[in-house]
Amino acid sequence: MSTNVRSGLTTGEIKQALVDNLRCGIGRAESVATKHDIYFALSLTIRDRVFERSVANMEGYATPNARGVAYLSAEYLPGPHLANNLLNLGITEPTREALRDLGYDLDEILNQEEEPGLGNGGLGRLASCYMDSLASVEVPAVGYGIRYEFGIFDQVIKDGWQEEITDKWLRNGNPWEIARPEVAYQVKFGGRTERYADAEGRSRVRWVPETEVKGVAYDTPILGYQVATCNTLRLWKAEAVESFDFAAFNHGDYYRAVQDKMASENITKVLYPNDEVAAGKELRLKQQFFFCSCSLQDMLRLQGLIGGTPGNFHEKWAVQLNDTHPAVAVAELMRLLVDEHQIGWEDAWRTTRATFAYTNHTLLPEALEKWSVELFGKLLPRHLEIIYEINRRFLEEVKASFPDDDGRVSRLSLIDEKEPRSVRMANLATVGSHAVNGVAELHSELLKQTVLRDFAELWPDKFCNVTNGVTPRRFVALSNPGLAQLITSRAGDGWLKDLNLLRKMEPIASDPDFQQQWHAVKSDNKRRLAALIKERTGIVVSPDSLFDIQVKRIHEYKRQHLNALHILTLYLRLQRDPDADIPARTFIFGGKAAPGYFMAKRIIKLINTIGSMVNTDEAIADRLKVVYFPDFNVKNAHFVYPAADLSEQISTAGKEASGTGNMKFALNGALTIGTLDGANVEIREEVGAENFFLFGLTAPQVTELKTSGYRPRDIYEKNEELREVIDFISSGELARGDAELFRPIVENLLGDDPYFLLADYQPYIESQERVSTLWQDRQSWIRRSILNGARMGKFSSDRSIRDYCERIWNIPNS
Ligand code: NBG
Repeated sequence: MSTNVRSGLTTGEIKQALVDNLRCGIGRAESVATKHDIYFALSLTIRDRVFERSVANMEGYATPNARGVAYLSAEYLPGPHLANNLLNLGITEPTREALRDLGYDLDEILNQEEEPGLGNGGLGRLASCYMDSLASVEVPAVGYGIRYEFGIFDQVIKDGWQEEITDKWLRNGNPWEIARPEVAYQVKFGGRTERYADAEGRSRVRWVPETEVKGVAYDTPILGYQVATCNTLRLWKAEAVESFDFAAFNHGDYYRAVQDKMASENITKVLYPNDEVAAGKELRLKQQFFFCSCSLQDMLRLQGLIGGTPGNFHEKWAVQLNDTHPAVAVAELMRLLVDEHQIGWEDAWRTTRATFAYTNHTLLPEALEKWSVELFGKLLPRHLEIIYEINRRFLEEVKASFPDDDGRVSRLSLIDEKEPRSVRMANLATVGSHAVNGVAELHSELLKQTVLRDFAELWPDKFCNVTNGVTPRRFVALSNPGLAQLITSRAGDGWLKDLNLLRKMEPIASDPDFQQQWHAVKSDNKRRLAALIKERTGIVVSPDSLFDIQVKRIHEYKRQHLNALHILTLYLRLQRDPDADIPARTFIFGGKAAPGYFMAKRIIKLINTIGSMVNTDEAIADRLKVVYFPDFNVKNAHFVYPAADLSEQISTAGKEASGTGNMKFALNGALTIGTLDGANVEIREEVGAENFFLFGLTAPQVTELKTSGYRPRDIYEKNEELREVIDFISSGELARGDAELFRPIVENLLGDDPYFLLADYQPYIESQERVSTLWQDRQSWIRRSILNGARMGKFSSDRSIRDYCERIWNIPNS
């Protein structure tokens, strides 16, 4: 038998390759190897096997006719790669054996991996689910983004407050990326523009920049699930342009040259840790332009390699803008086509529009990106001119269709004329794209009625919906192996490729044997999470209690504090009546707050303060527990979603564009308590209204209440239990007499309560009572849990990608 050390998939071959890589790849003797060394050598071993497929794939990809996808995203949250690659190659078990032979445990080795935290939350994780699905449904694609040296901060909880620690994810090296110094592009900034006549006497524009930086490609292979397709995640790192400051250096201004070098490298230093808030910082705009410019130059080069011409760019590339972060790409492609490739404006514009499509991910006003015209013009003078020209032509068209409607013209304009004047990135993205989509049915409708209303009236056919999805490979197979095995035993092994096959479990939802097995898997997962909670927080929780979980970024619209009001309600009830019929519950929270978000940080402190009180109260100890799980990230998420009984999806209706955590929970058999918001609406439709705990105002009701005059204080005055809870917080009793600590939260709720917590309080409490009642009927609960899992097929990101292929990219996909 011939063995192949670089591509073989048997236990023996993997073991041999691992030992070779340990010695020759990283120069370590087996006798002194640490677990991290083994992790690194194993990763190199698996990487060989992945790259072999990636190279084969690129050869196939260089066919002129195939249209490929370029996904432009400022954020990615891939999670650990090793286990995912083992799964996709189908060699988890042989690898486990190879390691066992060498005296190691696979799970311990997998745990060595540091995850790339190159995103804030849902938006970045969605981009990674889509990369997984693009490869798995075999669509050729490149994910373009930024290689931040420091990703999202690590969260520690000290004295109940969040503290932020810089994320040094690259400190021990990264076996999954390959630097490609030969794939590098110059990116210009600042300076001025000049008009000149070209050889044929035509008037042209040239950009004379003040500085230039270099973007270098770092590639990570993204293999599909049990297919030969392997795509690339190509992230750009900023470096100084060699000898750009040579002149300064020669003139003895060495320190200035060094400073400029550092300034260049700063561009990709750190991820902005704000979720749903536009930071408006100069460096952020530099990041955005930097990665868009590198990516488009790269696409033009790749297209040239297969004999394409810039004018046919759109035939080779479908470019998806993940929110407005890469919207400046519209102006950059125009500049490249018109200024650098001498294509006429109209042809260039047709090409540009046929290339781009834009996904909107939020309606929150504070998240809508606007750049002051002054800053924009200082950094990107040529792009500002191009945007003005796009706008001039666009508004002429508008005026022709809507004469005498100045209001409409000024709302549609790419420029907000209110001082200080600014560039509206959502308008730029919409005008420069042939398709615009929201991320859940409700969100896509609201998008047309609110933020992009005038555009929807102008171009109704441009708008569509693609409901988000999540990858079942990571969020079931990898994180819930027990469940995966059980599903396979009952529904066969096709479900990871066709998630609708989960329906095969529907007819056995009432089968006592199956219920018992389902319950056993859940209990195991709860024990696993309980152990981790003990390790990370010292808190002991009972796996027999109801695990009620809310994990997501901390934001007022997501209403973690409504959940806190429920906990206090139960606590006060138990104080009044120790025999009250309240089944044991463990409340688990997780999520990061933006470092500058005052209210969010105070909500974390509130939850932890409630926790300290509840968890140490002898009389309550076995009834209620409150846990703040620190540093929620993809790695921790693997333990959290599979262990949930109840999923909290309680945002103010109309505010959560989709949510994707809601999908991960339900797919793992949690029941949802939630509002009619984002994808909750569609989840409820799929799993059945009787298997979902619905409460609260609908989006139209929220709007109506706002316009008719909402008075939260009236609700407080009329609802005795609510009043007790709020008064308890105000009294300072929670915080050892400190009545000031939570005053901002209380004043906010009684003052204008912008997210309608008080309006939804009573319905929420009542819905939670229905949860408690059902929980005590174990068989019914398990049956509903099974039905949730069985009916979540729609929410596979494979389905989302097929929708994009069909509705937006015009790429055939079976
Ligand atoms: C977020 C929404 C979520 C949605 C994800 C992915 C931003 C700007 N938006 O509801 O808040 O699930 O995007 O679409 O981060």
